Amino acid sequence: MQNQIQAAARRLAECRKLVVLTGAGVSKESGIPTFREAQEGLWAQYDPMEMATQEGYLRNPPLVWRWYEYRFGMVEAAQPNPGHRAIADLEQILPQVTVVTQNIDGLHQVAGSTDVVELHGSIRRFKCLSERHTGFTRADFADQAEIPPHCPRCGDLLRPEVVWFGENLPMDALSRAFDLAETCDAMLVVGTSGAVQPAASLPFLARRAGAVVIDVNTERDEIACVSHIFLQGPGGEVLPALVAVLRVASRGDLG
Ligand code: BJW
Repeated sequence: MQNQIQAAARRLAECRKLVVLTGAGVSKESGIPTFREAQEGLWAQYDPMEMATQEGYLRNPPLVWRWYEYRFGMVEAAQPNPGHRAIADLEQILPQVTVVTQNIDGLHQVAGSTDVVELHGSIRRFKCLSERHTGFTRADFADQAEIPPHCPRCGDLLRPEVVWFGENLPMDALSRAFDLAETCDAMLVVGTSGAVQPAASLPFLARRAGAVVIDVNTERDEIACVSHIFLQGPGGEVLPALVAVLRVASRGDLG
């Protein structure tokens, strides 16, 4: 493993434009569950078609709203882990680092990453069903007792500003992510199963465009097949080790 970390660090040391693509696995060590892991993943307990589609929400708005309240409680209580912090530290070493995340928890920003593209939205923001009014925070409906609350501007039902199945990703975030994938020198992929499109296509695009792809995951998932280097282990352990070696490599001391 140490050899692979050194190989990855050597490749990253030459990199001028790095994209870090993250998924639920990067937040697992902060106590936030992943989706597809057997037994402990959210989808082992909850039906994604009921909890993460607009149709499911309309069938039972209080149920879905309460599920997001429960998950928001976990996010509020969570702290960035050493993996998030190592990713933020990359900005001190490399000239350009952008985090493209599928996560809705905001932990990269809390850890100090300054350029974060949120592909699947944020659990901290809300919009009305018609999407005419967006960007609400909890303070905007704190005076409403009803569950779910209604849009303060049009009275429509509110919903979390996250991307459910069958919905388009935010245009700005998606076009930036595609552009970055096609122009980066390296993509560091952390903690995603690569099961959900279009995010899962980004490492393939990056590799086709000539970037080195490095995958950090506890399991050999879809992305491992496209990666040049696979670093197996938890992000909270692998990433600090990688960043420590990269600091040395970027000074040219690694040979
Ligand atoms: C660790 C670790 C540790 C554990 N350290 N690693 C093309 C082909 C087929 C289908 C489609 C297609 N294009 C679109 C689709 C449909 C659909 C899709 O992809 N379906 C597939 C499931 C088949 N995609 C969409 O609907 C998307 N919209 C879209 O494409 O619009 C255009 C369109 C519309 C209509 C028709 C066609 C096109 C939207 C996708 C929205 C996904 N939303 C969710 C919920 C967000 C809100 C919420 O959180 O509540 O996003 S689903 C869920 O999956 C969440 C995640 O962001 C996403 C990805 O999951 P992720 O992050 O990879 O987590 P896991 O659990 O899968 O993996 C965790 C990994 O971590 C594992 O590998 C572990 O081993 C690892 N790990 N501990 C490092 N410590």
